[in-house]
Amino acid sequence: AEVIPHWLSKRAELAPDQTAIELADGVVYTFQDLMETSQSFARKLRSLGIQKHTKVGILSANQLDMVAAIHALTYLGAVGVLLNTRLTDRELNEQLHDAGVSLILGQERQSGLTAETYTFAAIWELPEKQTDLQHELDLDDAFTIIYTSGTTGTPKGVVHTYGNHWWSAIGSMLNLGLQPQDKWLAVLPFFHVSGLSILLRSVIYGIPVYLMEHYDKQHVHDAIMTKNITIVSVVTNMVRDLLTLLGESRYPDTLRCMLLGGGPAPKALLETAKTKHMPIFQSYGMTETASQIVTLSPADALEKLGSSGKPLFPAQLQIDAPPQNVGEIFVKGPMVTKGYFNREQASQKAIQNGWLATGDLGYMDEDGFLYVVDRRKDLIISGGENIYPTEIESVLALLTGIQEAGVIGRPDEKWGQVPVAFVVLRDSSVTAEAIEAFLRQHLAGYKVPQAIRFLHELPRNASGKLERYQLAGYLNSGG
Ligand code: S0N
Ligand code: AMP
Ligand code: MG
Ligand code: MG
Ligand code: MG
Repeated sequence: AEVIPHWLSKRAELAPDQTAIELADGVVYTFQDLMETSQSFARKLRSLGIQKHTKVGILSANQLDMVAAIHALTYLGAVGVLLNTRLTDRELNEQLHDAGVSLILGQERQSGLTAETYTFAAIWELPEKQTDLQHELDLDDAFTIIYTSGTTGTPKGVVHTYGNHWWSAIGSMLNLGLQPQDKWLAVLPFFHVSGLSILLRSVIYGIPVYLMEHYDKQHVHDAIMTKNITIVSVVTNMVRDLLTLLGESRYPDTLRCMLLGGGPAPKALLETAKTKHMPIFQSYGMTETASQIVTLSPADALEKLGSSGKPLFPAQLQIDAPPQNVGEIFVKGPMVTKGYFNREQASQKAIQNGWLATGDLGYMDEDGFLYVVDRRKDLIISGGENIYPTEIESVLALLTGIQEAGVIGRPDEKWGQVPVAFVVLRDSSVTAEAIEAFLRQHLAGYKVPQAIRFLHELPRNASGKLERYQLAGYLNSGG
């Protein structure tokens, strides 16, 4: 197998005094600092018995300790299971159980969780254990697992190898280029590959990350205005927020790229951004591709507005249809996952001869530019978070007063889309408020339907299958 020097040690060797992490309060960590901190953290983790291949949960907002924890895992060869902080205990426990996680690092909950949690502060209290740390990375070794769901709504863990992340970072750079002054603003969560990939690019390229713990649109805006940010990764609703704050002014020319991904972007929004000189790079990617795999450059943006661009250098793209017709999007490349954790069958179904069947629909124009026209069946994307109707429907089915339920997405000014539930009651005394309260206990806030509508029956086809698209007809009828 292909082996490279440990990437953080290598970076610290090449550029020890270069800034690795810049915090909003002005504190700066160099690559030497980051390496030493991460190695120390690794030795402390070793004293808990963490070995090569141990699955370690990480549950945290973006913060320096989380960065150290992620790099510490690489020194031990442990696998990080990155957990979405918005999820409820029930949702997290599904993932912990599936991945076989018995230890979580990060935020403590009044819980509920089936794995033991150590806060970062608790780890720092531990003694360092004298131990061999990895000084090389095997590109075929698993490094991270991030959960995402197929059309069934059952979460599956996408396994990323070091090689997947390495090639993703290289592919991004071969498109965006690398400049000595580059500084990447990280406000997207590190528990998504959108945020995580920024950390790894930083180490591989030797550029600083400007780290933000929480999304606050004014803080993001101010940072872009005053902190010499050159690249920022964003989702669609952030572009909308920033346009509002920008008003009649414009961002400094040092901002050379706003990498936009995670879901569709309305053409009107992209046009407005264009008139405001926002250097938007629209992209297409997913957890399975370890971030963007198709990206549009601003050079093409005017002519190809609405396109997600061309596949990055080490990637290929195919549409399962005649030229210029809409079909399923297939992608292949060294950044594409080799499969889902412990899901042999699902993995073989999704990935054949290296080609990943994305479930998304799109077409390529005569110049080879990708246009994504529809996404994985029934998938709702709200503010860059995925929501599967079946997951909400199955929680609704737990309520005895509900006979059946169907969930669809409704267009939303702020989030792009939000879920709406259609419910057939068995017990007519059940209220929308009671249903919502129940859902909140079981589902992350962004998954809780913004409206609950009552129907006498749900539209079904001859074989009894729910026809969600027919529910859309009820959206504006007030029914
Ligand atoms: C947009 C974000 C930041 C909003 O969160 P915010 O404002 O911090 O919310 P809170 O203050 O915590 O909560 C306030 C209320 O808002 C609700 N809420 C929060 N988020 C959402 C949401 N997404 N939809 C609907 N509601 C939401 C809360 O629930 C709360 O309400 P109550 O109290 O009623 O519960 C946040 O959502 C966010 O971080 N979104 C982005 C997530 C993301 O990164 N997605 C991308 C995933 N995709 C990938 O990783 C692959 C693609 C990729 O790599 C990529 C993507 C983008 C850019 C670049 C790349 C790349 O290729 O590098
Ligand atoms: P996730 O794995 O959570 O990042 O979700 C990835 C999904 O987001 C993809 O499978 C698409 O359905 C959707 N998506 C990503 N990029 C785009 C895009 N440029 N246009 C439309 N949908 C997108
Ligand atoms: Mg996902
Ligand atoms: Mg907030
Ligand atoms: Mg969210």
